[in-house]
Amino acid sequence: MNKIRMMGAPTDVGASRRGASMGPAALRVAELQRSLQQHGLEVIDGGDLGGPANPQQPPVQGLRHLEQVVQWNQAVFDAVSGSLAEGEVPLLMGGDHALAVGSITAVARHCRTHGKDLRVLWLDAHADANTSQSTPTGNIHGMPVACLLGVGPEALIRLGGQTPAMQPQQICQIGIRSVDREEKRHLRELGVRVFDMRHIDEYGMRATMQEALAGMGPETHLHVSFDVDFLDAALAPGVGTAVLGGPTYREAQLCMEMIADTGRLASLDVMELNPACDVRNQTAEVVVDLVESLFGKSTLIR
Ligand code: Z70
Ligand code: MN
Ligand code: MN
Ligand code: MN
Repeated sequence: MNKIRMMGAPTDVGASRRGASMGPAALRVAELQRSLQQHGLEVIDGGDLGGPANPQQPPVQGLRHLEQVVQWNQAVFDAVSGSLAEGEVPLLMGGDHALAVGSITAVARHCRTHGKDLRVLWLDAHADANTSQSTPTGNIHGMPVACLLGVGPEALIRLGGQTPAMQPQQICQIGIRSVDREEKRHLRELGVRVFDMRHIDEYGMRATMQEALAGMGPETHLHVSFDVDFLDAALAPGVGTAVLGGPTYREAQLCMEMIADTGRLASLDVMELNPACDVRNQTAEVVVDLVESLFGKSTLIR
């Protein structure tokens, strides 16, 4: 594994609830860096990116804080691009999930210029495929998947110069259980593969991940966008919108271990961790455990 570079994006401008801006600090308190280093990984903490404050304004034409979301995403795009150019594995610590637009746009452009085959795993309770027309809230963290597939405000869909940043066949969603009515139609129209909780209940996490990870090769760059609300609400209360019925600790561990086994993980987002909703930083500690597995902790004992 190449050198991992942690970078914090302490903002909640794309979210409804405040507090995801403290996500990077909570991951540092839970000793993310040392936990990974313990397994022989080279990890540096590049500190936090900067951006505008949260103005707490209402939506304008279906979009809340568009200008601030664009500025943060530009900072994330630049930082992730720079890290990839150095041959590192960027680990973005959110921050709300709207910032996955900047992160994944940078990864997609890197893949295009380096002849890599991009695959994105989107671990989330939500589909994040709304548009300014369909959103019930105006919160842009409910829109990054649509933006990455070319549907959204110009400033967000063209961060990397080219739109769409990626193709629907390149993304696969896991753990989905809270989707708005129109969002469902978008997902179908866009052609995104969705392994929702119903699929995980019926076939199990193992079969689900085998299907989701199929067809990867030596040229695959695997990006994981991990929204912490993917996890069951009982396990991970420290998120802005905890949703019941998500993966248990064991299911989430297996999910991460199977990703690690591919050996293709090359970039990661850890998003929506909200210490203001947490109990004694337990969610951050669970996330650190899971990220250790994602980077291959369990392979050491097999
Ligand atoms: C709803 C919306 C959302 C969190 C994404 C929720 C979106 N679909 N919430 N991540 N935590 O407002 O678009
Ligand atoms: Mn999300
Ligand atoms: Mn979510
Ligand atoms: Mn540990």
